[in-house]
Amino acid sequence: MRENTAAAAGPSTTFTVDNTAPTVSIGSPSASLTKSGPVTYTITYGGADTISLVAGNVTLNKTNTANGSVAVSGTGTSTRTVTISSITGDGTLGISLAANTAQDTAGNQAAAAGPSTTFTVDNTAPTVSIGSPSASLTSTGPITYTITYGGADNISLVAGNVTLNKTNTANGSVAVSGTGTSTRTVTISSITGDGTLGISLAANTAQDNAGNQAAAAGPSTTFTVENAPSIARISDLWPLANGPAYALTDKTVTGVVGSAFWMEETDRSAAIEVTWTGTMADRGPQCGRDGHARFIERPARARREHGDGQGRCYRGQASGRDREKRGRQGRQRQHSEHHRCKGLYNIAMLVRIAGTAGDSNTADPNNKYFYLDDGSGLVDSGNPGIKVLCGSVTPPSSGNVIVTGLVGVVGGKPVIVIRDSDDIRSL
Ligand SMILES: [Ca+2]
Ligand SMILES: [Ca+2]
Repeated sequence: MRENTAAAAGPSTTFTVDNTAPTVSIGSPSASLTKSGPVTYTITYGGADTISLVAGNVTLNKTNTANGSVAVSGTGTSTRTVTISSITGDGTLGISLAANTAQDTAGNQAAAAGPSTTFTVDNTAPTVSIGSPSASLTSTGPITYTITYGGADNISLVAGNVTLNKTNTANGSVAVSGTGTSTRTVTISSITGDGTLGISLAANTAQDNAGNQAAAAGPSTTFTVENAPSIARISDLWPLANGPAYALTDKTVTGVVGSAFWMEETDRSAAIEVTWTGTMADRGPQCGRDGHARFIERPARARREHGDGQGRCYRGQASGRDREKRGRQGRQRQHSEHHRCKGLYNIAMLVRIAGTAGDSNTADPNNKYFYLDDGSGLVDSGNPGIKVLCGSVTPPSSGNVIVTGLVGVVGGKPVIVIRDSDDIRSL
C-alpha cells in the first residue's frame, strides 16, 4: 500500500487580523482667553493610515455670543491642527470631532472625539466712570473725583491721562492715587483763580486680560473755583478798577433781559446791570438756594450803570475779563413796593410807574417802545414821559398803565426796560 504522504507545508503566508480602530485625541487650546484669536487645537491620531479630517467634521461648541471660523491644516498620518480665527463676541468656544476622520488599511475608522477643553472669548472692554467732585465750590481745594472701573484686570491711569477742563482763570494740579483694579482717586490741588474745573479721562486707562481697553470718559461734573475778593455792597464796586474779579453776595436778581441780568441790594440802595454770556439765572424769588445770590463781577466786557452821587448817570464800558454770576437757589424776600428808590444809585433799579401810554413804536419788531407820561413833566425828544423799551412785546398805544421795569439810560436819557409782557398792566 502506498501511502501518499504529503510533505509538511508551511508556514503559510500570514494575514493580519486588525480590529483596532485608529485613536484620536484633542489637545488643549493654545490660549485659555482671547479677544479675536486665532486659537489652535492639535489633533493627535494613533494607528491611522489615512486622515480625512476636514473643517466640516469639526463642531464649534459655543456659549453666549462667542463665535469663530474653523479651519484644518496639516499632513501625514499623525496630527492635524484645528485653527479657530475671526473670533467675536463673549462666551466660551471649544470643538468636537465627528467620527470617521481617520482610517487604517483594514478599514477601521476613528471614533468621534470631544468635546474639548474650552477657552474664553472676551470682547467686552472695561468700563470707566467719573464720580461727582468732592465739593461744588472751593477756593484752593483739594477736590477729588473717584474713578470707578468695571471688568478691569489692570488700571494704568496716570495724571497724564487726565485733562483738566478749565474755564476763565481757574487752574489746579492733577494727581492720581490708588491701587487695585476697581477705583482710582483723581485729586486736584493747588487750585487758583476763578471759574470752573472738571476732568476728562483719555482712552486706554484700564485693560482686561484679553486686551480690551477702557474707553475715554468725561467731561465730569465741574466744580466752581472762587478766589475773588468779596464785595459787601454794589456801591463798593464804583471806585474799583476794571479787570479784577469781585464776589457779590446777598443780592437780588430783578431782571433777565437779553444778554444781561440786573441785581440790586435787598434794601434797594443800589443796583447793577451785568452783561452775561453764561447760563442765565432765573430772575426774582428763585435767586439764592441758600438765600444768596452770589456773583463774581469781572468788569471786562461788562458795563455798569450807576449814578455818580450828583444826580448824573453814566455808563462805564470796561475792558478786561468777563463777569460771572453764580446763582444759588432759595427763598428770597419779595419786594413790597417798587415805586420808591432808595439812595442815589437808581440806575438798574426795579421800579414801578403809573402813567398814560402814548407815542408807541413797533417799527423794529425786536425793539418796540412807547412813552409813559407819569405827569412829572419829564420830556424825552419831544415826547412827554419816559421811554419804555419793550423788546418784542407789543406796547400799549394809549390808556393808563402801570409799568414795572428796570431803570436804564439810553443817550443820556432815562428809560425803563420791561422784563416781559406781565410788566405792563392796564389801570
Ligand atoms: Ca488598526
Ligand atoms: Ca472684558
